Amino acid sequence: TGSPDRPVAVVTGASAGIGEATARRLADAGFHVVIGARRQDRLARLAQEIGGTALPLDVTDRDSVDAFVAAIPSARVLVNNAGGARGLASIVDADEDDWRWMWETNVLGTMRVTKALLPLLIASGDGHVVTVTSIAAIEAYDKGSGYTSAKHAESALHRTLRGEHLGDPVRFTEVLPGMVETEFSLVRFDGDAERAAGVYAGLTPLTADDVADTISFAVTRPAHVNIDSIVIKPRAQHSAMRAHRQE
Ligand code: 8X3
Repeated sequence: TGSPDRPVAVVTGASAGIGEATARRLADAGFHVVIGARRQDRLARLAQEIGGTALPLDVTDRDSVDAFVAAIPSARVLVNNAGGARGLASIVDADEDDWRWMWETNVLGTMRVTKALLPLLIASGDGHVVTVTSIAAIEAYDKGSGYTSAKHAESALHRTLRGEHLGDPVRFTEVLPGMVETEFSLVRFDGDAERAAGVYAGLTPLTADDVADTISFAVTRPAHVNIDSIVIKPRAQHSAMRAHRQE
């Protein structure tokens, strides 16, 4: 893994959506990109296209994270993108397994990968951790509590690292996207394509590349510049529960 002449950027959840688009952007920016995800076929194709390295990664699995990190000899950038939502239900009706999955992926998964890679990032002399949370990290919306609480927690752990590593050569950027058309809603609604499409109906959502462009911007600033957080939403979106839709 890795390339002697290019710095390494690691992207989790890179088989599709924001992760895939970020891998492409960072490869264009001159990084050797190490991409991790569960879906190996898609990952291998992407790695070949961008001249990167595909590695299996399930952030919810301790052994998988250990094997992933053991295969990476050096890293300058980590993009914590793996995560997602399952279900949209009130607390009274919520499914505990959905909650467990959301906390395992977004919170504990991000914590595991970040902990394991931080020594390499710091050793690079200019490490950078980008964590993709969500506007759900700063809003609490009806029927979203499993996800909003996980994203609030993920955001808190990310911001805590910013303080704990003050003085170390490592930067911390949180990116908080609103509505982005990816597989996000398909996963949230358990494969219900019609319901997922309804989320983006009547407006122009962000694309995965819009968010990847922003991540690439943060990562390509000079070493003394820390972009702490960026909230990015479609023009037509005010907040998680309020958007302007055309008929
Ligand atoms: C996705 C945005 O508004 O569905 O992270 O929580 S939202």
